[in-house]
Amino acid sequence: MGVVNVTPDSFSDGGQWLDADAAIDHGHALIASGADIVDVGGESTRPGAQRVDADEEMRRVLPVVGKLAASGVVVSIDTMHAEVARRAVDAGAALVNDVSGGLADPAMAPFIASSGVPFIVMHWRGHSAAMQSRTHYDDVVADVRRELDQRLEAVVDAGVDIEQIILDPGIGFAKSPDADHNWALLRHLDKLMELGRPVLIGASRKAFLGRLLAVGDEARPPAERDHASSAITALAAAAGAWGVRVHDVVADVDAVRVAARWRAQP
Ligand code: PMM
Repeated sequence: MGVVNVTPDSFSDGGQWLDADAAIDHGHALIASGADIVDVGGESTRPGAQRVDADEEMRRVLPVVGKLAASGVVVSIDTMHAEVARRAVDAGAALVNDVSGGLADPAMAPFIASSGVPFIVMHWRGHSAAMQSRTHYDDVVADVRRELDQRLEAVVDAGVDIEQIILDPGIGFAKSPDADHNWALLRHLDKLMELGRPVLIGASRKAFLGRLLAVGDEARPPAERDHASSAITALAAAAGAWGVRVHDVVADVDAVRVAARWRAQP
């Protein structure tokens, strides 16, 4: 899954694809590089980010979703607003990616149930302005697994077919770099897969990689984290992840092929 953030303020590519034509071209470039899905988002979820209202979000994403979908691209819409999801699906989006897993907008799960589209349910503990204060876990792997399982149940109770659901541990969302939460979740992906649903990982260019690759106190900048992101892709795919959400898909496509061959070997 390649990322197109139609935002002025995303941490890794903010402002680069704010213009609809630039975003559409970038979506096509991701597909040409081997992406299967293009994830289009109009609201930054970086730690501390302010919310964007649904009208502004739609103004950003709908032209991009519509054009990409009309040319045959499989588009997922990255949104926490049910209204944005509905309009994006009307415009041709094939999946809904909600970083709040339906928690931010009570109208999301009923919409997903009625539309029948695949739904990415991410582990989430609150909006970006607050999430870095919600990083207490007794055992991060067990706690994230339990909270995702509860979400899964709630969404199914709202009428969504379990077959629609893809789970995501929410790398970087309410996770503490000091406590190595992201690494623990990646290392124990099998525990999330035990919930019986496909798992998506979004680790690309995130701060924990900048920290890993730091020189002294200087974090590696986001645009120089792609090799490390591809290493995560290979390891996550080898561990059985269903998908990875990445910014620069070229090396990741090869990494996925290597991992598939690795897994196929008896
Ligand atoms: N991360 C971001 C945005 N959307 N969606 C899913 N399912 N999983 C993620 O980890 C995720 C996401 C934030 O990253 P960005 O600002 O680079 O898009």
